[in-house]
Amino acid sequence: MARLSIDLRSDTVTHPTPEMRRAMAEAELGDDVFGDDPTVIELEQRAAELTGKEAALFVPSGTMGNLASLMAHVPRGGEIIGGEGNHSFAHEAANYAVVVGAAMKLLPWDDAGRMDPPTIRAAFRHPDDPHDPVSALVMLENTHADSMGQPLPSSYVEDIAEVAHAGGVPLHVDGARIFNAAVALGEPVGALLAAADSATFCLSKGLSCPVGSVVVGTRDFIWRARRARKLLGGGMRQAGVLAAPGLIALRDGPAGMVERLAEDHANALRLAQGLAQIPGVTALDPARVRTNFVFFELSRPELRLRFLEALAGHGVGMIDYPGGDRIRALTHYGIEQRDIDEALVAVRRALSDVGLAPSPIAA
Ligand code: TLP
Repeated sequence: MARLSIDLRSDTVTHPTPEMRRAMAEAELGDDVFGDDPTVIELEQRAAELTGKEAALFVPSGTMGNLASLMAHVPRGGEIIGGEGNHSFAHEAANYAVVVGAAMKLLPWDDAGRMDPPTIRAAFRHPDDPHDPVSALVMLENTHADSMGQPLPSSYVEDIAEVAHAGGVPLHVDGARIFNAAVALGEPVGALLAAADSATFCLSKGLSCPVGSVVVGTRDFIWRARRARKLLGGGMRQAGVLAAPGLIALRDGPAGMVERLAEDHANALRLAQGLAQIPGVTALDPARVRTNFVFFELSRPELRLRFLEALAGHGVGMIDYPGGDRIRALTHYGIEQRDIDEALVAVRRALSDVGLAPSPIAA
């Protein structure tokens, strides 16, 4: 593949800042499986404090964070209630089925990325019927990827927690991008997670760390998740090297990486506004851009793979996103306003390459 000078395929492509690299080199280390890596301990304490939970666990990826959480909450034969196309269901190699031995009950969601509370209530199984799987967990995704990164406010999380708890099960939040939600909504992460029993959030996406996610919840839950992490081979030794950038990312104010997510959101809006003016680009309402996600389609969807190839040839990366004819572009650290403007020029060129934009290219 051609070198991508403007890589919008995902916010996972971010590189650590120079300060993060120095912190990695200088991190104080121990053996985290023995529980004595001081940098990991500090990161876990900071994550617990920020999210308002009793305890936290550093894991290599969001996938492992979600899986360890499912293992800690859900018995074999249990059923997880979640939204159609949720990440655990659609993008984690069916680990909920293969490893946990669970089923998933998928519910529709609306334009705001929300499942309807009465529909969730109605999805609970009969605990006394031996035919039924055992309803074991409700799961939310915040931000909600499939709805173009919509953030879910605390009031909605509270409503869903109430339904989950009334049904006798916990609520887990896949908060891979919960800090984007917090910034978009102007609500602290602690408020967004207050009603949830557990959550996973990612350091290696918009927060720009090279590796890692964190699971948060009660002490008892985190102990079970720690055991699950060990079972999965995710117990790491001198993991402080990887945790050190997380401590930088989670600092308050401009010294950290949370506040600056607002720039990514502004750049996503700029990208969407520019794309929406290009003939051949469809299914994009810029008013729906709330975080760092932009989805769009082409007036001739069958050309989208060729378009993406042509776009990569002009140095800009986007991806074909599952669940329709959508193309996805994400903004992140390292992408500046001028990159967005260059990306828009490249989109016009690529559309013209595939025969979708006969008009001359505005430079
Ligand atoms: N998402 C990746 C791909 O797997 C699709 C991306 O580029 O968006 N939850 C959500 C909502 C996610 O979007 C992701 C990653 C994960 C969990 C898993 O995180 P990792 O990649 O660290 O395992």
